[in-house]
Amino acid sequence: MHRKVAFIGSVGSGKTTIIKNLSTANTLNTDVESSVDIGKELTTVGIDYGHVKVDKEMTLGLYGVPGQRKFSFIWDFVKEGLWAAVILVKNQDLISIDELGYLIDFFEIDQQLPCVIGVTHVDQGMGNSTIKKIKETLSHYKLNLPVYTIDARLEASAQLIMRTLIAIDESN
Ligand SMILES: Nc1nc2c(ncn2[C@@H]2O[C@H](COP(=O)(O)OP(=O)(O)O)[C@@H](O)[C@H]2O)c(=O)[nH]1
Ligand SMILES: [Mg+2]
Repeated sequence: MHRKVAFIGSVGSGKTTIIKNLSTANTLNTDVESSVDIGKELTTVGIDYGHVKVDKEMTLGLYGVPGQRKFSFIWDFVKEGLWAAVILVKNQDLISIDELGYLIDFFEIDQQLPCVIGVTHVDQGMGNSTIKKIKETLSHYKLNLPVYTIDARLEASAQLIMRTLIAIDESN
């Protein structure tokens, strides 16, 4: 069985990093130079793709979806037939935190869809206020989703996210 997992979140939240980290095959990454200055030389304007074999029966297709809304046409493709979603929020980044509601709406996140929120860059500053704001947004949407503080560069973090999605799926 091949299943589709979306990694969504604003620029710099760690999508490309976590997909590379999880993927057992070479990842396809479409970072190209951005025409607008968003404070980072390279930004994702396409999608990341990675692939992971969980066991004999299950493989996962990992899709990293750009946070910049002008590329949201790509989101339609990723949304189709989605098995699970990972929302990455960059710690203390107001744009990233604000985007959460928009992403929940667009991807129609509900309790049926395995979904985990990962707060990244917590090694660079306290995560408390970011987590508080995320919890407020979730309660507004009456959603009860796991919120983890992670480091997208660490294998342990990537595995935690993946194992949680599988566990939620098995308990649904
Ligand atoms: N310190 C720190 N750096 C991170 C973390 N997650 C990602 N990064 C770095 O942040 C930068 C942006 O990550 P990237 O995966 O390109 O973000 P994307 O725009 O969502 O694809 C890269 O240099 C990553 O190595 C984290 O949790 N802590
Ligand atoms: Mg990227």
